[in-house]
Amino acid sequence: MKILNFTFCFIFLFFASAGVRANGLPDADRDGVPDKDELELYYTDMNNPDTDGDGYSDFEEINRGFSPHNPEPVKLIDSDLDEDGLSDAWEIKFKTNPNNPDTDGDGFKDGEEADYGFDPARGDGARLDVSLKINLDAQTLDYLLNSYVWRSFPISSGKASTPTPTGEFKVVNKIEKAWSRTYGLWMPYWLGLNVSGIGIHELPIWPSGYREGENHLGTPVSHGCIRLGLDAASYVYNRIPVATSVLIH
Ligand SMILES: [Ca+2]
Ligand SMILES: [Ca+2]
Ligand SMILES: [Ca+2]
Ligand SMILES: [Ca+2]
Repeated sequence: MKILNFTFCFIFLFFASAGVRANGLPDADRDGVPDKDELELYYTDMNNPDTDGDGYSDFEEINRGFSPHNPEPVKLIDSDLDEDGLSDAWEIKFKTNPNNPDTDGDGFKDGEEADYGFDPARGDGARLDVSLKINLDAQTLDYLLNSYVWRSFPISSGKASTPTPTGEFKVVNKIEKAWSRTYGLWMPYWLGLNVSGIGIHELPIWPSGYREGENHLGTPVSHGCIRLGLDAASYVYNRIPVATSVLIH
């Protein structure tokens, strides 16, 4: 009997120690996803290798881009379990809980916070790393959160004779309805950059009321500024504070 007990203990210890996997980190259910990541990143059951019981392990699902929380074959990017405006794929990027619409409990939904550049995992008003990236070849402006592209908009940058400068800049001022003395037109939702006279703004309006057409977007026709469409310009203006980095390439 004593020998049997000893054997049992030995087997138990063997399997307990075999629980240490996943690149040497503790992995209680031995599914290849470390306990720490199950608790803090994927919010899966660290004691169940198949959290949603669909026959595919958490490891397998996460690595193939599927939700380990949904027994249906739904991709992480198409799943928003807690309906907070942040897909399960983005919840992983921001380390928020895909089953809790307000991870930090500050009264604002995860998706709403992220959209305005606030860290949805931290309730102390902490900001995400917000920046803009402008691609002159593609004629796009990307709004980045922690270096991930959150939103992308078509632009119209400077034409060949008045090209938009490239390099790393910063937003230095914001004017809701800026007036260009040089060209005699309004430039709504102006975000000025630290390079002479260059800014990001809405499609300009002439004093006559004529508005440059949306059909300019995607084509470089400006005097050097970066023009955005009607909804895009106010969206970006309302989310970008002074001192935000702007990379133009
Ligand atoms: Ca695990
Ligand atoms: Ca599963
Ligand atoms: Ca969500
Ligand atoms: Ca929140």
